[in-house]
Amino acid sequence: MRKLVLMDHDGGVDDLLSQLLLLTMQEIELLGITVTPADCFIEPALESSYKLLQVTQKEHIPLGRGEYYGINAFPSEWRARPEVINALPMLINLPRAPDPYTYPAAVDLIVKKLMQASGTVQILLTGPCSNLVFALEKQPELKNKIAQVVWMAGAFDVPGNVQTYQHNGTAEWNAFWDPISTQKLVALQLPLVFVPLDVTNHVPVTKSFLSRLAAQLSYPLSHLAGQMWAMTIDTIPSYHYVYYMWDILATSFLLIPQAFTTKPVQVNVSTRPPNAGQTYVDEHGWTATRVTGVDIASFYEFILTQFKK
Ligand code: AGV
Ligand code: CA
Repeated sequence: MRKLVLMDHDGGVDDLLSQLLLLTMQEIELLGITVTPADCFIEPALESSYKLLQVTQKEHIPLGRGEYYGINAFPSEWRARPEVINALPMLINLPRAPDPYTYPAAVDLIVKKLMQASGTVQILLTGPCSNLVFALEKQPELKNKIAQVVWMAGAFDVPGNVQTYQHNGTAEWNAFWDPISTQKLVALQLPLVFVPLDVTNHVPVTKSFLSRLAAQLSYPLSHLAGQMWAMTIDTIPSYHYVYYMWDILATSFLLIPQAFTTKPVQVNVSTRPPNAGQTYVDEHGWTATRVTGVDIASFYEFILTQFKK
């Protein structure tokens, strides 16, 4: 039987690329995709998600609309990127996407899909974790239907990437958007795997990778992915503007876990300034797993191979 997977993403360029990557994986059955309005505005992001289902002929996969808005908003210039994606040449002329308000609420879709699942489900989170936490607050017994949660979030032994008022820079954005839910998720004591900045810092989107991808642009998905990644190449050489394969790395963990190293961690979460959303090692904290390393060459190779499908 194929692995059952639910994905919740938040509409960033790498979230949408992660969705596309997931759609290339024949080894999994994707039960549904929910979108959190964090690193995106919800309407154009749902349109992007639907367009990616169209290009892979998987419109039957249900989408859910996140209705909860977190405590700490993402910068608007990041959130607006799906508008550009929807205008890319391979996406702009596809048959019209449904009205985003006809989709079920994300929390309801997660509850329904977990309830109906014939076995346990792996959950991939590439944005904040609020929708999953609310779903489990609504139906606590569904915890038993979860095989594993893989979450791109957190920063343990490296600085965070939040740079804003009332913050000391120790948190990663997905954990910071809704620090209360972050703490609740950890406290639920599910089999939770963090893919934190400690490891994603090693996989920037480089021009040499994009050049390899461009060399295979006769494959439509490689062409599309190359266009999407090109949007992330900013010219301002500060940490704030380097784009990483954050969510792509977490997504790859589902299919090539053997390329990763992990270790257990006792983790705690701050919910208040000046370090709201900080995930830190604490011997009195909750138990989770953290990804500590990846075989970088086989990771890049894996992505290039998947986008030939
Ligand atoms: O903190 C990483 C998370 C990932 O899920 N997101 C981007 C990825 O989707 C937030 C983020 C941090 N820096 C960013 C981000 C940037 N420069 N642009 C857009 N989003
Ligand atoms: Ca994301």
